[in-house]
Amino acid sequence: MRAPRPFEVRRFATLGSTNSYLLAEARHGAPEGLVAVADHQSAGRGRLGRRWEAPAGSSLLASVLLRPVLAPEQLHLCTAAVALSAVEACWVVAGVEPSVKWPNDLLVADAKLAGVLAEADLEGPGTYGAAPIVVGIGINVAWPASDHDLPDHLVGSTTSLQQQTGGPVDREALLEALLEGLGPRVGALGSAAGRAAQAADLRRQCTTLGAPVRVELATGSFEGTAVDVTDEGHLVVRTPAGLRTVVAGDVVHLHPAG
Ligand code: BT5
Repeated sequence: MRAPRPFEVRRFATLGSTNSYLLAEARHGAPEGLVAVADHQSAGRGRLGRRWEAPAGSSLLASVLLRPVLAPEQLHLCTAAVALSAVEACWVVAGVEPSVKWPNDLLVADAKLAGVLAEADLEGPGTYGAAPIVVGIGINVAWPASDHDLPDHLVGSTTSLQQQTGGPVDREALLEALLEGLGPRVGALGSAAGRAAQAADLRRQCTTLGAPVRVELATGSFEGTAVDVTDEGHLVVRTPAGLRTVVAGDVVHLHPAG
């Protein structure tokens, strides 16, 4: 197993996006383990050009630079490593145990507590295998305090640690716990046994498994039942036409009628 690198944390009052900052640093050769944390992002990003909303000081907004020796089809395990470390941190620090909605959400019941955005720069400096991957996470800590705080499009689908616990949660302690869990998880990505263990953790925590789902791909959508997560972290969906493995896509949990 590869020894996890110690993390170097850089803190900012405001950044455009912690992911964008680290991608730029990576292009200049920054090492694995560099972490960027911002109180506020002026251009926080979700996947596919979507926005990540977080009032200043309300959330843990952090990204980590990884340079894992992984094949491209295994890269989803980097998202899983951060998501699972965040689940553990929420549990240890706030007593809240989110589930993971494949591919990148942390949910409490059906409400989104956190989102993960992984971006690889496969043409970045370094030979293949050391190519940079930046994995960012936004965890709602003090916002929303209640649904009144939310813009219309997030009402009913968004929650925070404070809303769950009814009291303040320390962002610094959350970051510390997240990085403590992430070190060994990044180290484990270097071996087949470590990757299998991580996939097993993801299966255990993944609320998508067993759910009727609609999978939305760039090329169209299909429905089925999510039945497995592969050792690469991909979602396996049973459809009337047989099993389909989803490497990347949006998943909507369909609730059975009634
Ligand atoms: C995500 O995208 O969930 C990934 C979010 C990653 C954010 C972190 S913050 C640190 C780092 N730096 C960045 O610039 N980004 C990362 P996606 O699955 O595409 O979900 C985005 C959707 O979630 C939006 O379109 C909204 O509907 C919803 N959303 C936006 N802000 C939210 C929030 N604070 N809580 C819950 N849902 C939110």
